[in-house]
Amino acid sequence: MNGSARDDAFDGNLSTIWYTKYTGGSDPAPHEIQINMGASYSVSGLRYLPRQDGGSGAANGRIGQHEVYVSTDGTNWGTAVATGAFANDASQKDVRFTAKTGQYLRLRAVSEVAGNPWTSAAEIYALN
Ligand SMILES: [Ca+2]
Repeated sequence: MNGSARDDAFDGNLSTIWYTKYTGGSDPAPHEIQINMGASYSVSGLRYLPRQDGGSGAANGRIGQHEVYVSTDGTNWGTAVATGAFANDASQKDVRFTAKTGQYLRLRAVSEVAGNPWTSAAEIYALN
């Protein structure tokens, strides 16, 4: 696998998962996923929903250390609007930050909770 379609993180379906490459080698962290919101909005948060499936691999790719960026053009990102570490569980994670206007939102997964070179997400949303 070379990782799934990024749309899997934006389809409103918790059972479809975006994930980075995990067989035949993997891509080292950090990993980044970008949301094009289609128009300019004032954004003040990002919601990350880890994969919700059960089983032995359910925690694989769960994001730990992360950074969030907002951009008007998808090219110039400036400094992170938020940085932190998500808890190692499957609950919904909301990151709140001072509102910034832009069309593009980027979640940068600096590390996985267990230090594996994978990132996964069931859904990622922009919050206003
Ligand atoms: Ca999904």
